[in-house]
Amino acid sequence: AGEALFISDLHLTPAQPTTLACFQQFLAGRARAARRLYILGDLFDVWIGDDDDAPLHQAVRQALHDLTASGTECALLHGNRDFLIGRAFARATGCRLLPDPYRILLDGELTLLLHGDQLCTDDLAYQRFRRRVRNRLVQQLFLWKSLASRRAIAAEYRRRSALANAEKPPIIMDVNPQAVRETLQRQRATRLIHGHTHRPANHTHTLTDGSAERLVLADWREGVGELLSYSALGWRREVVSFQPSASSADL
Ligand code: OKV
Ligand code: MN
Repeated sequence: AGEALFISDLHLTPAQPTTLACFQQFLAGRARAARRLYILGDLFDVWIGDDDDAPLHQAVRQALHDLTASGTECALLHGNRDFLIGRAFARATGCRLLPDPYRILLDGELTLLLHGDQLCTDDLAYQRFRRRVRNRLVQQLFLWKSLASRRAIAAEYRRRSALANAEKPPIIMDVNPQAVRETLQRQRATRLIHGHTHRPANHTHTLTDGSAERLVLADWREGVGELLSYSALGWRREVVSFQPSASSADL
């Protein structure tokens, strides 16, 4: 039924133009060979509302729109950073916003797609932040503010978060294995695909009956990314890297 691609954690930001260029090249090239592209959260490093018309956002909107117009379906999950992506963005790009977690049947197995931050249950400070900002009313109040005040509030959150994370032992920022097993069992899934931790690997988890596999996606940085593909050939991980084209600027 056609190839499916999975990517996550591009953390697109104006501070990393090569990663944006890499993503644009990927959407205009490799992604078009696939039936469907799944983006499992944190496409953007910051998202303060669909009405933000920064050049980066316009460029991504356009590139995703061109992909879906070419016939590749694109499905998007919220990450811990871009959880405010809304229906206006989905409409403009032709992407489908999926609930997190989302269950698909792949290869005869129930496969759970999620961003991954909800599995990091040992990071209590983060889970508190998550409960606050995932509240509908809190989000409404935030979105009612001007873009300028939202930018200022977001900058303050990021400043404080960077300070807090510098103090956290790396292990609490990984998934909790018990949370993984509970999520798989509750959803009756035998496969889990997620990002967020930036620790790409394939894991096997033992459940009360049988076992499940957990495929962790890599983050993208400095013009290099990674994708996971599922096709008739099976599962593959592929490097995605930005290829600068020869241009007059190089002569
Ligand atoms: C996203 C994270 C900053 C982590 C704030 C309500 C509230 C939304 C927001 C502000 C921050 C997103 C939207 C951003 C994620 C950080 C720092 C840490 C760990 C409110 C709704 F509460 F102020 F009313 N935010 N931004 N962090 O800059 O993109 O995920 S953000
Ligand atoms: Mn994340």
